[in-house]
Amino acid sequence: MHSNRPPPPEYPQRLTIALFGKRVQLKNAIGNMILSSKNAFVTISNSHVVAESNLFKIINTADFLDEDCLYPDQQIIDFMAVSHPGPNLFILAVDSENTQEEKVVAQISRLQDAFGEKITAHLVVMLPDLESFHSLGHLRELFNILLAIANENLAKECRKWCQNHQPFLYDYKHYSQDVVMRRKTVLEKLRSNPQCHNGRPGDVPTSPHPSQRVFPAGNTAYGVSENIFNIVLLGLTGTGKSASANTILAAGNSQLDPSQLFKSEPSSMPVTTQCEVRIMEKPFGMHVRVVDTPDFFHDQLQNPQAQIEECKRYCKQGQCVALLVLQLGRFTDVERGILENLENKLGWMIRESTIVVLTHGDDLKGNVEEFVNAHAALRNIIEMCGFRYHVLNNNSKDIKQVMELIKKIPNYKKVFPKFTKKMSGSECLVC
Ligand SMILES: Nc1nc2c(ncn2[C@@H]2O[C@H](COP(=O)(O)OP(=O)(O)OP(=O)(O)O)[C@@H](O)[C@H]2O)c(=O)[nH]1
Ligand SMILES: [Mg+2]
Repeated sequence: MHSNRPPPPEYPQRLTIALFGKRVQLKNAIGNMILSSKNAFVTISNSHVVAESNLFKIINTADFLDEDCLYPDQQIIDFMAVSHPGPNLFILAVDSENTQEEKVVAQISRLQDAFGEKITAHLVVMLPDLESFHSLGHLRELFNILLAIANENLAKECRKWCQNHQPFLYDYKHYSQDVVMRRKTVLEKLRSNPQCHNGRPGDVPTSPHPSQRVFPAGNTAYGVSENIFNIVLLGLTGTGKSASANTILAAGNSQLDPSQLFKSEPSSMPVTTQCEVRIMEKPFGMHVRVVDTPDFFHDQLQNPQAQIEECKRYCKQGQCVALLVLQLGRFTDVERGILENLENKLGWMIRESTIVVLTHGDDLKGNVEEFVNAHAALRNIIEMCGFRYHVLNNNSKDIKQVMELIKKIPNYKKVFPKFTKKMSGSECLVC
C-alpha cells in the first residue's frame, strides 16, 4: 500500500535566503523578485529586513561588509540570530558600479571572514549584466561559487541551487553560539509582541544604532499592523502625487538614488499605475510609510478595485494622514467631488485625516489664502478638511516646507513623539 504513495516533494521546506550587497535597492529588487511581490522589500535605509512567503524567508541584510560599517559584529550577530541555524543560500548582489574583480573578491573574502571559508559552497554571486558574468567567470572555480544574472525565474533557480544541499550551518568560531541564541530569543520575543521592548513601540532592544534594527517579518517586510504611520497620497493623474511623495522622501535624505524615488513625469496618461510604498525609518520616533497611489478614477487604470483595496490596507483611520493632492490653478469638474468620491471608495470619512496639498507652489503669485478664497470649489474642499491645506513647490529642496506639512497632521506630536525643531535637519528624516 505504502509503495503507491507519491514520493515526498524534493524540497519540501521553506528556504532561507540571505541577501548581501552594497545597494539597498538592488537587494530589494532581488528579494521582491524571489517573493514575486513588488512591495515585500521597500525600505530605503540600510538595515536588516526580513520578508517571508510560504516558500521563502528572505533576509535582506544591512551592508555590514562595508569597511565603514560602525557595528559589524552586532550586525553579524543579529543576522546569525535571524537566520539560525544557517541560511540555505547566500546571494551577493553586485551592482554595476562594483563589478571590478578586486571589489567582488573583497566582498567574498569578507563573507568568508565573517562566516567561514565554507560559505562559498552556498554562495551565488548575482551580477548585473552579461559582460561582468563573462569577465568574472573564472571566480567560479577559484572560489567554488555560482555566478548568475537576476531574471524572472529567480525563485525557481533558487530552489534549484539549493537542491541536494544541506543548509549552511554556522560554526560559531568568531561569534559565540550563546550570544547568538540570546539575541535570537530577544528578537523572537519582539516579533511575537512588538510592543514589549524598551517600553516603546518600534525600537529593538539593545540596538545602539538605528542601522542595527531587525524588523519582525510579516507577509510583507512591514505588516500593516506594525507601528508605522502612513502618509497616503491621493488625487487625480498629473496633479503631483508622486512628486510630492518624493519631496517628502528627499527631505529626509537628500542623497537618495533616483531609483529610490517614485516615478514622476509630465504625461496625459497615468504615470503611476499601482500603489507603491517606501519606508522612512523613524524620522521622529516612528516609522513612516509613504504610499503613492494611482488616480483611481482614470478610465485607463486597469483593475482600479484592486488598487483601492491595496490602498485601504494603508489608509486606515487613526494610522494615516491622507494628502489630497491638487494642482494649484488646475481645478476640473472631476476634482469638485473628489473628496466624497474617495470617501466612497475607501469606505470612511477620510476628511478627518486629510490635508489638501496644493502643488506647483512655484506658480503661486501672491497670497495663498487670497487664492483659496477666490476659488469657491477649492475652498469648499479645504473647508471639508477642517481648513488643513498646504502649498508645496516640488521643484524646491527646502525641507522647511515638509516640516510645516508634518505640523499640519492632526495630533502630529502624538504621532511623532520625537518631533522637535532641533530635529529638522535633513539627516533626521530618513535615518
Ligand atoms: N513646477 C512644478 N512641477 C511640478 C510640481 N509638482 C509636480 N510637478 C510636475 O508635474 C508632473 C506630474 O507630476 P507627478 O508627480 O508625476 O503626478 P502624479 O499625480 O503622480 O501623476 P500620476 O502618477 O499620473 O497619477 C511632473 O512633471 C512633475 O515634475 C511642482 O510643485 N512644481
Ligand atoms: Mg504618480
